[in-house]
Amino acid sequence: MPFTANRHFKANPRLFVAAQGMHYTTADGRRVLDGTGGLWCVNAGHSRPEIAQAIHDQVMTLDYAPAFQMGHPGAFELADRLKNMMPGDLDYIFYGNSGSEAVETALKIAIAYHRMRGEASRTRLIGRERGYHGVCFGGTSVGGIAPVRKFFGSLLPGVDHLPHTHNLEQNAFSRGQPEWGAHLADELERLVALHDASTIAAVIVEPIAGSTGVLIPPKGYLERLRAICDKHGILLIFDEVITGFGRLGSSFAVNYFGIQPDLVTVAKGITNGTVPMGAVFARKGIYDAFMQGPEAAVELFHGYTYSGHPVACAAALATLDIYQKEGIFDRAHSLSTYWEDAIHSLKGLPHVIDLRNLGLVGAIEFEPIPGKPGSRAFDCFLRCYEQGLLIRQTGDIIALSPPLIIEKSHIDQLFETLSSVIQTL
Ligand code: PXG
Repeated sequence: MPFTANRHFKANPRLFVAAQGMHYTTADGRRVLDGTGGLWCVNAGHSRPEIAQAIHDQVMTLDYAPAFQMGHPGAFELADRLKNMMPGDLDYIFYGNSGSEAVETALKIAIAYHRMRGEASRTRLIGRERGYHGVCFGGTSVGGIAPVRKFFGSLLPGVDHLPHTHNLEQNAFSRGQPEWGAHLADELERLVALHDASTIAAVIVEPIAGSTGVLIPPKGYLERLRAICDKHGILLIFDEVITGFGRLGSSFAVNYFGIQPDLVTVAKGITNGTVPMGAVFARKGIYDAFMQGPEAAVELFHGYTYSGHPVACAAALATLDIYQKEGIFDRAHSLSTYWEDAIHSLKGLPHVIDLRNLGLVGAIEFEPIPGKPGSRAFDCFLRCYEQGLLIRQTGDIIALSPPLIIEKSHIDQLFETLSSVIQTL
């Protein structure tokens, strides 16, 4: 099982057999409120008939089309829809099947782009401590989670990391973006001085680090990263696998923060979690750099059997229709203040050393039990599940990312359950 305590789980399994709207149903027939949107992916709520119908119709019409040297209309229609949601000239889309594949694709495009422009020495990739970019070798290498890295050898060469931005002394209990920490972006200048800009292809960051416990970027931090990348000709990649598709109350973190990266990775909410799909957005200048040489020659030596899979495209188009028709992103935006107040109402409960939030994302950080890191939050996760609430635990942090169709009454229930469980920890 992925990222799971296998023996613990198998001794005491937690199985979902159905899902509808905001709720899962367990194998023993209990309803569980989904505080995590599956795994940050079910933004429009569970088991939407419109998406099911689109998937069914697609399988019955065109189940699969080869992705190499062939195409189908859905992939192009979806690319048009996606680019219209994304600001600036991030107008070109490359499809894969997951966030991990989107990340590999973006890293490879970044290196190849510099090569196409005659700067083949720009191969170095810069990630960030506590970053998560999926589980392939590239993503693991630029990622910054020690337990995820240490088992797998030396990973990719030529990778360095920025410091993470999490600092409870300065920023505990911040509402929204913390005030302190923009200067941490200046560490990129140090890495440039150390390695020389001519060796650096790209910097990849999550606008909000999700998996490692919801680390909200300090005010001004992302802006500074963009400025330093510009100064040195380094591509900036936003990994929007969790922030994409409304999580912050706008289509993407790109809109939310008003910063223009060069490449953007997405997955998860693109199909509302129904069919695996990932994608990379590239700016026009990047696409153009590849469109050289003989017209009948392949320009990018990269792709997957299931790039732009017709069924995934149909699911994505139906998902985007729902997002649009129901104004799901605006809804997330208008609920974000209620959400913020609700999460910060947990202040003062035992063991709670931080509460943080942005859009419809939240985190609760606990003081670790000495010698047993992670066990307090894992206990919280187990007890919440027993009480009918699904949350996500990482280290001693609880991450919350409910479907964006959440109602105020669900928010109340979610935090009432959490509050009563925390008092038993
Ligand atoms: N980038 C980011 C920023 C992610 O959050 C990936 C890449 C990889 O995506 P795939 O589709 O290959 O898993 C992710 C995935 C959690 C959790 O509970 C987060 C992810 C996956 C599973 C659990 O925080 N993020």
